[in-house]
Amino acid sequence: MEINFWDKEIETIDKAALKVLQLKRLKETVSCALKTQFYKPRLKKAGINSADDIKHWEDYKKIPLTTKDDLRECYPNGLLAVDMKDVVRLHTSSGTTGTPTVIYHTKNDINHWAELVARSIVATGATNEDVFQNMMSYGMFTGGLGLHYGAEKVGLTVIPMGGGNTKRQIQLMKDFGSTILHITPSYILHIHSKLGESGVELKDLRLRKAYLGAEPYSENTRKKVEQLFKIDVYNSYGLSEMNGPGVGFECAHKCGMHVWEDTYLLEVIDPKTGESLGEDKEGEIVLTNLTRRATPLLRYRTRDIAAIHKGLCGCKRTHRRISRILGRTDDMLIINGVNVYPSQIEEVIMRIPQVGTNYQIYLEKEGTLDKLVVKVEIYSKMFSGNLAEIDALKSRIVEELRASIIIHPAVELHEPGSLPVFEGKAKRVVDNRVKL
Ligand code: DLL
Repeated sequence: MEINFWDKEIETIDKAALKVLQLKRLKETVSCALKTQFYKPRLKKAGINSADDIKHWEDYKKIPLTTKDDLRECYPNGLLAVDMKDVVRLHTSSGTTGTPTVIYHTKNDINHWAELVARSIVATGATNEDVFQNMMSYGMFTGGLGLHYGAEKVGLTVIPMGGGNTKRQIQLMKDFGSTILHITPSYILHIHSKLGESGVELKDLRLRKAYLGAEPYSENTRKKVEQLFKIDVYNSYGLSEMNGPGVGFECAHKCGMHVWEDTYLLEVIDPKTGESLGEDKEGEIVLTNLTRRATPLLRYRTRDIAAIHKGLCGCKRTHRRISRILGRTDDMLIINGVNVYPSQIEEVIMRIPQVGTNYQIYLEKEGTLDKLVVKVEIYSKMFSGNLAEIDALKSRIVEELRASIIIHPAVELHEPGSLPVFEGKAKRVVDNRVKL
């Protein structure tokens, strides 16, 4: 396997040199954080009055954790560390679930972000011969702009289409021979289901790769997309608080996402106790952005659950890898007392060959008990078969789900195209149990 690098020196930096660089950058970041309304009193209270109070790695643990609620409290400028004239861009969250959050960027911040994206996509084998169709939304959502500048830096031909308008997306894929898509897992499955009616066949396309992220998906969904399109799928992780995409990305080996540790200090903690966990242990990812100057963020609790992989990747990059995101501390469902992550349900249904490209999870109250209903689209040819086959398929899905999540679900089988479609992040769970 050919291994390509964008910045070989930093991507293969030895562990000791990486530690030195991280500590230097951590001090710079603390110094910058002390300029913000939010961190100044917080850090002082923790005994950190200047960057010199961070002398060794042990001092790092003195820095308190930062949460999403802290970020909300800081809106709009409690975390701004530079003069507004040095800010070239800001991204806010939608605020649909409360006060919005905002992240500011200087010109260097944006440039460094693009460098990280350039490293990431080159690690998958992207070159200036690729045609990159960016189907992530542009605008406040960081998916579109986030990959855009890195892709241009590497010299790919970028089609800045953004999300939605499936017919046109397919047409562009064909007309310009797109080789790489950047897209959510739910949307790429939808695109596949629409190829037929657009009169476009796989042989008309030059697709080689897709970067999938922005929402959780299972290994079985990756396999499904790879088989349906005959392409390689790479997992891409990021969050707007840490710029956006480009935090963690799979290389050509596709065995976990390298987190760019010269920029993101990576920890996994026990979400209940806050205690740091070792490698290979599932917990909440905590990140510190070591290079962003406009909005420093120290020990940020992402609420994403994953584990740090042990050992070195075959690509020789020294930056550690994290597993697929297994769920979020806040998307865990408690169904009749049993903890279930939506990703566990997806993992099961996507390994069943007759299952199509869309599903939804419904939760209802039945008396005092919770009822789990899993609605699944299956391929239309199933509906022309006999009833017994459909019944057998339904029982198989119920049984396999029960074996995996312990709960006995109700399963509904639906025709293709009958469940809601999402062009951006999918809303897979509809929880009707609590009516306010
Ligand atoms: O979703 C940034 C992004 C855009 C990442 C495009 C990858 C590709 P936010 O809207 O702030 O930013 O949402 C961040 O999405 O905390 C995770 O819960 C989830 N997420 C992102 N990537 C993945 C992934 C963007 N590969 C939140 N797998 C994060 C699972 C993901 N969940």
